[in-house]
Amino acid sequence: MNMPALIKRAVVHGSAPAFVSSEGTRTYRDLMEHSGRLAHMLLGESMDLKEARIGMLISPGFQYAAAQWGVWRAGGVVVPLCLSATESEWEYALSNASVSGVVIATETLPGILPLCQRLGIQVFEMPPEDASQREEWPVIDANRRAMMLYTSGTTSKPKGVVTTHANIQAQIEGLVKAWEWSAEDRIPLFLPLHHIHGIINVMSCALWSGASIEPFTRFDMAAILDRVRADAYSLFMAVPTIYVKLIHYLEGLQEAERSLFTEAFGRMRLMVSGSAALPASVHAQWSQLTGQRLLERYGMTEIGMALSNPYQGERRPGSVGVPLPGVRLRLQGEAGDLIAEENLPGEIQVQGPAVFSEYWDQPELTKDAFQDGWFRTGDMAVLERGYYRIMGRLSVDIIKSGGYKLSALEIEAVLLEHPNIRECAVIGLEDATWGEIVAVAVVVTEPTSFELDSLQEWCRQRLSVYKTPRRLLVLDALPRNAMGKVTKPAVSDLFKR
Ligand code: MCA
Ligand code: AMP
Repeated sequence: MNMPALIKRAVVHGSAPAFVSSEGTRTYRDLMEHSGRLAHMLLGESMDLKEARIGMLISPGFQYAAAQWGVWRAGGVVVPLCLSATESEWEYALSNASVSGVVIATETLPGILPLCQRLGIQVFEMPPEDASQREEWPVIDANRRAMMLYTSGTTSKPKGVVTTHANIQAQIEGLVKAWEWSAEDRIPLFLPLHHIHGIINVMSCALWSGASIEPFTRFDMAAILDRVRADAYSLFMAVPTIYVKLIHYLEGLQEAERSLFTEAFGRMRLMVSGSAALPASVHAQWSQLTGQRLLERYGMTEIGMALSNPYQGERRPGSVGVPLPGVRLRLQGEAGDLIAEENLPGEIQVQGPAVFSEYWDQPELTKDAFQDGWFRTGDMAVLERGYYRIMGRLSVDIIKSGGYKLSALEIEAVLLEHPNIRECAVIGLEDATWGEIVAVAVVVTEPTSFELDSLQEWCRQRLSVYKTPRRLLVLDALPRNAMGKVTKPAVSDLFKR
């Protein structure tokens, strides 16, 4: 049986519960059976999908994992789609990846069916329990492509980050070791499954370890807190925005009720924050409320997790700790010099088996992303008393909002299609809940009234909710430097006035 390492392990975990929800318990054996049936259906007469790209539009849960494994066992590459994306965002990903089929769940079918029909893409639903299986399976070498995730960056359109089975295995193994995952662990899964925080850090690490997952279709605070209070979880992983929202909610409760939740959080063995900077003040508030010292870590779609505060040892607020097992990391100064001392800032560059193989169909961008075999993250950091601290990003065009990475350029390109926008500049404004919020300064073509509400309404058809502008300034002209280039720091200043 030459299958991806993650799936091989399912055989060992057998009848252990993999997914637990109000709809029942699904075991590792169920995952093998369901994924096998889907793989058989996807393969049809073929012996191997040979890295055909297969889209997935399924909520977090058993069906998602079974579909992912089914595509892998058939030799395909999974392209998970964002559940809340607009049709044009789906169309971009499906076309860019040349997706040949999409696996959907019954509830997501109506949203995407017309698009798939228009693009001539086959749609698959998970096969019924009595569907047939097959005996012979393709051989899945670890170096074959496994997954493609769309990430926003310094290009206006998102790039498809391709990882192999070996990359994924390395990403999982580093975390399982560092955070001491075990089959006893129980974790809620409420993060979206088109990014690695949910896919790798939560779902795949749990399945690798034989742990059990309780899925939620979204961050449903009331339902999750109910289960926290019942001591349902040993582990919890979330973005900083979620901790901020939890703090607001818990602080609004009467002491007696609050302590039922805070004490339960305090009993978990580990709570992790990542995907965006966790303010030291939030770290302190969470510790005061629950007694838990959040473990902050740093990662990126292209490299998996790279830095982490230790599981055992000091978890320092405002720092992201030290390289995870298997990660080689260096800092490069502005002048191209390698930084050998503490307290000097530089760009984080990373090497190791977890680093992605390519941006899909973008050999030039892939080449530019590496320097002498080191992946250039575009994030600045400094080493202080043995721990790395993230200082910010090299590009002002990258915004992190609610843990999502957004490209200012992508949003600008869409906004410029608005009939009344002549020019615009999108920036990220600091925000206590979301980390950053999207703000846009526009110059209009017609001096009629131009309101944020109607702009948001217009955006709803074109951009995911988290890319929608939250602040608007209408200007006579955008601030520019002597070369005529828009200066985004000056745009930020205008918002702060
Ligand atoms: C939604 N709203 C926002 C934003 N998003 N407002 C400002 N900025 C935003 N970004 C508004 C909506 O319009 C709505 O307003 C209200 O907030 C509630 O929206 P909803 O979507 O229901 O919010 P939520 O369900 O509470 O979602 C918040 C969330 C979600 C749970 C934090 O954004 C989330 O799941 N983020 C995680 C993303 C993630 O997994 N990133 C990892 C990427 P109204 O009420 O007025 O309608 S991987 C990565 O980054 C690397 C590898 C790493 O290191 O992990
Ligand atoms: P993504 O492209 O969605 O994978 O986002 C990766 C980016 O998130 C990184 O390049 C960082 O800019 C940011 N990031 C992730 N974790 C942290 C963290 N703990 N502190 C600050 N920034 C982070």
